Amino acid sequence: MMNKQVLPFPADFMWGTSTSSYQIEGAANEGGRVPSVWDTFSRVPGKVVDGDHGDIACDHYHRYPEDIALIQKLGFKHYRFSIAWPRIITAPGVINEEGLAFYERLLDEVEQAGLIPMVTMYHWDLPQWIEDKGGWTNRAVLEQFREYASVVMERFGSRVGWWNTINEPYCASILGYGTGDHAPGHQNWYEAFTAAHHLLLSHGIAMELHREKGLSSQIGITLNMEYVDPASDAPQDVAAAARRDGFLNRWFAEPIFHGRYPQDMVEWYGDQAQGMDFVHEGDLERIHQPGDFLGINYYARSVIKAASDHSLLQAEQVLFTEPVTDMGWEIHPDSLYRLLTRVQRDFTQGLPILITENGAAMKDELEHGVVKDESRRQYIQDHLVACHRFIQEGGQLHGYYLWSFLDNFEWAFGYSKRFGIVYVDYTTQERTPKESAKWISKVIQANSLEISETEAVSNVETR
Ligand code: PNW
Repeated sequence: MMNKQVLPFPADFMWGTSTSSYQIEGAANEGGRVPSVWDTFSRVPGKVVDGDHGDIACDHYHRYPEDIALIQKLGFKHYRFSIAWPRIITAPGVINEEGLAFYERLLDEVEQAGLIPMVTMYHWDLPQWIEDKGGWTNRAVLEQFREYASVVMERFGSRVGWWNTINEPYCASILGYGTGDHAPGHQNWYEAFTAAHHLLLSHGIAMELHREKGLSSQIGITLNMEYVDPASDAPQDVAAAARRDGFLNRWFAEPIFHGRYPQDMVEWYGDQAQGMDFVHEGDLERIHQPGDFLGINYYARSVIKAASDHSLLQAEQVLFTEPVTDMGWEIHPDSLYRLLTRVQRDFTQGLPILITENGAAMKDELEHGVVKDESRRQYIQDHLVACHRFIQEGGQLHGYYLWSFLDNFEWAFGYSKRFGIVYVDYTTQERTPKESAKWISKVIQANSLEISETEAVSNVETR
């Protein structure tokens, strides 16, 4: 008989699953919604695989009662979703009551299912009318965001247990305005740094509003973070890895937790950041508000080699390291443990951390009503072992939200990548829980992981 090891989680551990508005809602032209930057960007030929867009997506806008019932049935206690800004503020100063009514109905459903909502204010669907005025690069966006955040907090403030201000300011700025991989698809580093600054400031603005309104709910931001390893001990690789960490992790975490941008990176960017002239007096104090928790989205580690091509912003090269998910992202659960340890030491200290996203894209196939996604189950299990180890050592990790509840619109990859624990047939909109979903249900039910000794051992190795 194989020996089993049981890894219990804390009694109040927050088991959740995550989605975002543009990725699942559909109903792009209903309920008074106006276009977002993703509606526009997905129409530009070549930007999204197969020319996919979110017009219908998972049709969650119409099927939310069924979806919430399924989340409940699977045993989750928490549900993280986002509000679509273009459903709420449809033109300067115009509040769309129909949009608010939709989220009211959704929250009713969530509450009736006994689920605790975490609501993300911004998960990348900027109204196109704001982008037309420069979007995140125009400081005027701060006033627009203030109005939007104020409206949703005023309306839902008391019902939302957990507010999440901004999802991944890195992706929204760097991929949106720097590399151009995401909407609005600009390629200008100065714009990217400016956008990042305004996204961070928006977090600060939401924090202030939350306090002014005297809300009792919890509030925090979500950062996507990677653990970065140099490809070798060579000084140039070590330096390149430090830059990658500076670019991806520290550029966002340091202003929030220490009220400053990392000086080494400011110097490295030099002209690209144009003397950081977008930083006004008082801005950093405003950003320097961690709130009640830090949300971390963790998917992979990156292994970095120095590049000879100095035209690259960080003069670095991200190596392709096996094994990988269908995204080509390295599966390295131990780096989640290392990342949590590092983030707690350097940034959060005692503040609660929540994994607001973790999961894997895999090539799933639906056969006779069953989706056998053993590699996803294994991915989730291994990452939960890493979480458990961190908690065991006194780490302040309070919850874990799986990305994602449903297969959905995976941004530049459209519907070609499946992250769900529930399979979506995009023709019939039928939902089928995958084997991983059935497994996680049991884990939540037991509030513990049961793993074989061999699996437990293979998880402790590093690098
Ligand atoms: C996150 N990258 O996005 C998002 O929060 C989700 O909306 C998304 O579906 C999920 O992770 C899976 O991709 C990311 O290129 C997108 O480094 C791209 C990157 C990181 C995170």
